[in-house]
Amino acid sequence: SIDTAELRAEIKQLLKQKDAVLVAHYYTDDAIQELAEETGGIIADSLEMARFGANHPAKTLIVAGVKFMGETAKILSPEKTVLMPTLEATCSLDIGCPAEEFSAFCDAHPDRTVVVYANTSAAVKARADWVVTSAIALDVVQYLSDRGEKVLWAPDQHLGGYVQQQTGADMVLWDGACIVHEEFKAKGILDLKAVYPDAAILVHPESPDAVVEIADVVGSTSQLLKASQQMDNDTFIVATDRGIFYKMKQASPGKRFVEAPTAGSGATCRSCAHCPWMALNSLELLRNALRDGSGAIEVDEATRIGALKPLQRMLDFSK
Ligand code: CIZ
Ligand code: SF4
Repeated sequence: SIDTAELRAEIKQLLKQKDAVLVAHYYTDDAIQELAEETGGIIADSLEMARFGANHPAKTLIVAGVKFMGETAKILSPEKTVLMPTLEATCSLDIGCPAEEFSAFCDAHPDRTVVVYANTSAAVKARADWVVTSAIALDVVQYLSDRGEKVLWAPDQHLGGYVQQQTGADMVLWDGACIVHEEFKAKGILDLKAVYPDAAILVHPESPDAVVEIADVVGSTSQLLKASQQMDNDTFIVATDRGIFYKMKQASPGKRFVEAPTAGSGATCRSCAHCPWMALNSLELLRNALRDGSGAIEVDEATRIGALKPLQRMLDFSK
């Protein structure tokens, strides 16, 4: 077996040698987040990953997360080499929203402003007027709704439904879902709350309605992380990928963080509050990508130009 300490040392060496910086998502494994932290990289949500990568002077970005995050980095920084530990790391939202079908859906609603979640392919983004992440979805849709615009939303139906309910915007929704968040169960969470009566319930809005309804705080990963720091509760029941616990525990070492229950448990659950695609990012694959230049992201130029516009709009809006 490969020695972890050796791997870490090798990766640190390679990052320097290749003028590379590690951009890691909150949902990747602790070892990867730790390394990002130690080497001047970043641990972030997809919005901050995009911003950090675009502004960083390194020639190479190594993006530990899922494919749309690598694609976003390449769209914003075509002059940089963008590598990923594996190109197999996708997302059920991306898979569930193929570009051709999506384009036909848009054609059927020509009067609507097209807003897509960042968790989509470059080709789907290229068909959109706006890209949003969960951190700014409410603000962008509120802004559009205030201007009298009707919205076509894709692909996450739960986040879309939440945004619709919060803003009162006129929206039609694509029917995608995140396989991790859709598994959280309100009943299981309430049972857990009975065990920890002082716990605050933190919920990501990719979760089903019934789970969002019992939340003390609903928000993106960065917003939930902030809430866990600012609230006085001693315990937090967290309905998002458990990868976020690395930063939550680091920021609040005295507090207790408990995973929200999913449908099954042990061997029977599909995701167990951890994204199977995020989990593909290993130190070994990360080392290989840096060493061999494997896992390079390419986006054809016409698609890139098409996707850049709504992405840049997102970054400008959230400045
Ligand atoms: O569920 C995801 O993939 C999230 C939360 C992405 C993001 O915006 O950071
Ligand atoms: Fe996609 Fe869900 Fe995994 Fe995020 S956690 S990458 S939304 S499948």
